[in-house]
Amino acid sequence: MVEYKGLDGTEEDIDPYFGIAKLDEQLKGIPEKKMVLISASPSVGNEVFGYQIIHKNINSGVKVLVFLNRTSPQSYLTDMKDYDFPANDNLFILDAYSGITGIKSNETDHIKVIDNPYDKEEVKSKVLEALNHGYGLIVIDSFSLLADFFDFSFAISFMDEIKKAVISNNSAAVLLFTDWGYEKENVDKLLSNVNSTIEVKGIEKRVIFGQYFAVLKCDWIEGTPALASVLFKAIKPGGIKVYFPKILVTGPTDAGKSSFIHSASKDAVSVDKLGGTIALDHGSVDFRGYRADLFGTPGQERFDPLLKMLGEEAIGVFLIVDSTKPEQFPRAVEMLRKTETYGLPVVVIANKADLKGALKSDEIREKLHLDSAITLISTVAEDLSKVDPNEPTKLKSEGINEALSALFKQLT
Ligand SMILES: Nc1nc2c(ncn2[C@@H]2O[C@H](COP(=O)(O)OP(=O)(O)OP(=O)(O)O)[C@@H](O)[C@H]2O)c(=O)[nH]1
Ligand SMILES: [Mg+2]
Repeated sequence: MVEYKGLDGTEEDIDPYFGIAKLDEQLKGIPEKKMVLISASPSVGNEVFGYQIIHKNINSGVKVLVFLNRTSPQSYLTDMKDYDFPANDNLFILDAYSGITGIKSNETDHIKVIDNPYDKEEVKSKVLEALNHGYGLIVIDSFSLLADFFDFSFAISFMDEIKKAVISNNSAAVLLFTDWGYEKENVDKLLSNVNSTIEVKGIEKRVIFGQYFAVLKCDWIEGTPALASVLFKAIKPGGIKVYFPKILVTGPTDAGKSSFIHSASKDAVSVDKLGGTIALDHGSVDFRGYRADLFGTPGQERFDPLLKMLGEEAIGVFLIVDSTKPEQFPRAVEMLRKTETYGLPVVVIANKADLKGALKSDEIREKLHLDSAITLISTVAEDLSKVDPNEPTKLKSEGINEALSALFKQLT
């Protein structure tokens, strides 16, 4: 069972969830009787939001009905699986697609087919009838296609009926919508009809180099501050992750930068020579619904010209020091200065706390002249007997998680 966890790792009991970091933290899931619109611009896909919400809920025991009119159940399920979201018995599909293509679709206990998807009345009655079967959540994929297929006013009136059914059945609904440039009046009507709107957009500069979501409205969290743009990545497998494109990891020679990056990520690469990093380290971290790219600097002074370059566009910093080497602390502060990352959130990691002579946190804070607002986390090797003087070592996950959680909290 997949449990939703906040950044600090505590499980929260809210159903249904989005299963998406940041959204669940801010909106506390999707309460009963509520309707959420996921509104995407044409340049970005919104289907993965649907997959992820479905996945999260069918795994926590919520019965989910998905209305499909832009793809076949088979390819929908295959695509979900590619994101590592396999279906289970809690997922039910209403297929309004196969009838358009003329491809025969086999009905099963979990897939019902709308024979003539061109027939408004059949579509409507099949959906409304299905809604009375105790689903906790219904996903409409896609609402814009319904509007294209029939017309916008039909889609709106249909939505009103879905809303009534959702309210009387104590379920919740998610509508996936792509704004293909419909009349403003229609879109406004749609937006005013739903309880929450999440906008999904691309950052476009000739090519799309990033995607973000933002909460435009939400009527169940009092005075919801509209959630500012949150950068995300849709990762296969894994789904929607809130994304931090660049976090810098710096600190003196041998402090444990490479060890930290390798321990925090599954796919780290280092450009090392005789155990020391000579160009950079890179690793992608997946942590509690977040994805971050870590960039590690070398520690030796001869590489200092690289520090500024590596610091560019970073949004947060891990400064790593060796707890047994206070003589290196001035160097640590100097490196931080050379990365020119002033004002960014910093978490200090006091590594090698397992070694004899390691200073206590308080002493380290004092010697580094750390502001009390800056978090300091101790980390240790997982297995002291396995520490190789020429290789990064694996650090205990406890410290790693604490450090990631502390920095990510400051970044969101
Ligand atoms: N005992 C102990 N050894 C550690 C710990 N972390 C790292 N080491 C060892 O310390 C040495 C340096 O670690 P690295 O992770 O390569 O350090 P670095 O900061 O990347 O070093 P440079 O790239 O040369 O600047 C390696 O031999 C590691 O195995 C720790 O927490 N405890
Ligand atoms: Mg290194």
